[in-house]
Amino acid sequence: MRTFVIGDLHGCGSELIALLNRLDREDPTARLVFVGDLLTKGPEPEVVVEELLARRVEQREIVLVCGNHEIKIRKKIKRAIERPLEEDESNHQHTIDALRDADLLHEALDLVEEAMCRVSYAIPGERCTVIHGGIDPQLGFALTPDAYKISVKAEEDDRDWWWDYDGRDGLIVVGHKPFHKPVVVPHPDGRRSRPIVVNIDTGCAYGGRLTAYEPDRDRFLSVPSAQPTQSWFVNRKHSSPEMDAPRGASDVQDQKLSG
Ligand SMILES: [Mn+2]
Repeated sequence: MRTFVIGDLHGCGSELIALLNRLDREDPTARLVFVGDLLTKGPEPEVVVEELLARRVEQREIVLVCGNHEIKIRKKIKRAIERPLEEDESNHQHTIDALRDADLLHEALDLVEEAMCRVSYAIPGERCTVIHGGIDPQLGFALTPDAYKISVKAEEDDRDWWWDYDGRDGLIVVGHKPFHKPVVVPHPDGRRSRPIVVNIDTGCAYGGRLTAYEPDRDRFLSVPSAQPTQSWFVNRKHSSPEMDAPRGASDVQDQKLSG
């Protein structure tokens, strides 16, 4: 069975529909794995819920991995169900209103809670694991705490975990930290074709793209965002290792842009 891993949706419903249409042309029976952060920030969380439910009615295999925003929005959705007249003063007001107006609060809660039960997903038959944030490369996958796997993110000028990972736990596909293009970390021995880390958060909610990755074929498919481009995202620096990185910064930097 083919598997597509889909990056951070953040409530970008029309982009999800466009990407799924594109993926359906590749293989309408492929498994769809979502890397997390399904609903918050973007304009159409209700469309995301509707689309996922509709695909399940069609017997599509859909796997939801927990993002840090699933944990944030779960409490807000629960509160909105329990206290329907209370305003949400937080920046999640739009997400809650859109779900309530579409009468999808309960369905959204079910999807979010389902995702929260799955910190990582090992794709059957492939040495590939999907996580929202990543791992501690010193500890390795098995010893990295769940909270770290969901939410690890280097500060703007700090080194991202993936530059220190040696590939011992196989290919790790993540989202969570947006860049203009997918981040691709090649295997350190340089001979094997498949990378050891791929980050497919291409900032759809900030005007970037929504990206899917097929690990088996090491292939990206993406659609442009319909959201206004946010200035911090435009000016965002590309992820790059420090100059004294053991692997040699220049060749890693060239290859990471190849996606
Ligand atoms: Mn995230």
